[in-house]
Amino acid sequence: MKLYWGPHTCAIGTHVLLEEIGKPYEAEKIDAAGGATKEPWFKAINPKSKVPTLVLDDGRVLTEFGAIAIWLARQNPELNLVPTDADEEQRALSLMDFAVGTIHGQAFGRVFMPERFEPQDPVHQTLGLGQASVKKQGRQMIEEAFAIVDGQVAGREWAAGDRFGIADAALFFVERWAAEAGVELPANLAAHLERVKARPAVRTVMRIWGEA
Ligand SMILES: N[C@@H](CCC(=O)N[C@@H](CS)C(=O)NCC(=O)O)C(=O)O
Repeated sequence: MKLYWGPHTCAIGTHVLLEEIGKPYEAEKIDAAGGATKEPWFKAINPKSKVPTLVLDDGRVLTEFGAIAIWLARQNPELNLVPTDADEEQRALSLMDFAVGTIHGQAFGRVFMPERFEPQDPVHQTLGLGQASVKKQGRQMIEEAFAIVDGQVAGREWAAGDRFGIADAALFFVERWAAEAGVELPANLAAHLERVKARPAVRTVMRIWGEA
């Protein structure tokens, strides 16, 4: 299988899961920020123009962080990447969905790509007010969301269950964006980020990404 990834993207969470699983895979770096996902060759693979994109050996294409993570977990049940206990599974999926849909999609999206959320009315457009207020709103949303999740991970080593799993991979990619967005990570999330970064699989991925 082959993972398409781009620097600074959420695809690092998928890359970490592949490395944790430890089976053979390829990883191809593309210039996602520079528009590579919009190029015809990539759109032919994933018309959504997004990484992570995981192409299986039989040609099937998997998209969406959460869906890919659950698929990888089901292929490797012995790793318990999704907890087997129903309450812990619910916790893992809830945390992952919040990280992917709200913290990434809504909050960081406003900070990193304000133009996609900018009010389109002429006053904002002419005075250039839109993007600054969108970014400010994004930072507030990140802070509020991090405060909620910080309370949820208090006293736990991993986000759900008793070992590293898909929710940790999702939290990892939003936690590591905090500094870039100028947001301070609350204490429990900062400690969680350090625990994740200390894992051998994560260190390997960070070396591949040129960050270690
Ligand atoms: N809902 C998607 C979001 C993926 C996503 O937003 N990926 C970003 C990088 S973090 C991307 O590929 N952006 C390129 C673009 O929008 O042009 C998922 O969870 O996989």
